[in-house]
Amino acid sequence: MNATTQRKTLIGAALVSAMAIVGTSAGAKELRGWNIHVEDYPVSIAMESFMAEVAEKTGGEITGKTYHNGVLGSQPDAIEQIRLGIIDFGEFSLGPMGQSIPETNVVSLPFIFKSIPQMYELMDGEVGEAIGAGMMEKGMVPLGWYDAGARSFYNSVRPINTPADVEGLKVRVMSNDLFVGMVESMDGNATPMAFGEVYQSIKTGVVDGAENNPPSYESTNHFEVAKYYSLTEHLIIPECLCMSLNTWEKLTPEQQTIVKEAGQASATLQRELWQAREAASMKTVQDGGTTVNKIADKGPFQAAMAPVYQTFLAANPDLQGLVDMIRTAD
Ligand code: BDP
Repeated sequence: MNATTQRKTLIGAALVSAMAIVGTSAGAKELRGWNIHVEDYPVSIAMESFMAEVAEKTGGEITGKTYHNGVLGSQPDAIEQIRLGIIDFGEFSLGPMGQSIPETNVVSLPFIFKSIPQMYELMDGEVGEAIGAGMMEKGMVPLGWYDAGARSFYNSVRPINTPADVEGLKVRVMSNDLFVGMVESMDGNATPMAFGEVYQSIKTGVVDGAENNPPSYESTNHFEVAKYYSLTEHLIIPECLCMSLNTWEKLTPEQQTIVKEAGQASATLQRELWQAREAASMKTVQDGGTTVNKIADKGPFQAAMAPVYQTFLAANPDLQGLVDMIRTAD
């Protein structure tokens, strides 16, 4: 290549990249992502990786920013906002989604999954597809199922070994009637409340405790104010990285493929990070003075919570098939 051709090539390349910059800034807006968790949480790291991959693979056509720590609002509000397209993407527990998307409620039924590996397997198959279809109908596109382990009760009063130990305790639950029914089935007093208000509420005695997985119990410092963590593991609720259908529909098919693949890859990463964080969180809370007790027999909890199924299926008879699909799976 002689000097003149080289110069022309360079000018050409500069022009192309200048046009690309103009094109990007004129056409695309930065997507806004909602996340309730602290920045070093497995969910948060996976969301950052998701957006980085999308930006890279679309050559900067799609960029986004994840707002951590719930700064864009509470989870029930954010679910409504993503459905309306005010928020572009987010990572949600299927727990609070149940109020507006009935299909998601099947995974909020106590003890519905036998184990975490079973939950993965079913969510990555037909069960996940059925739930995802329900979400699509309500304006949310699932991109990947994230792990949130199993939720257990914790409180500042006493260790829980049997359902009778829950009697009279004031327990915060996520906003969903199912969880109110679940606590009431053991004669506890359930208080639906936003995640961000729980620490102060336990501290000041508005509630005695709550229920959550070890990483959330630890990352929120709830363990500092509620020292008894009892391994009831009554709920295994998967989570979802989702995009607003509104935002999704503005993407080209090629961009949609990239977004979906990045969502899947981020779920794989999140599940790995989750395992490590669970172990680390258990250690942190125990070093911090938490008394952890195992439940010798979970049978009485399952029996006490059985009415939750009856109430739910009476109100949603069309979901009986999906419930059975999970309950009869190996
Ligand atoms: C955490 C979930 C988060 C919920 C929170 C809660 O990851 O999405 O908001 O529980 O209890 O485990 O509200």
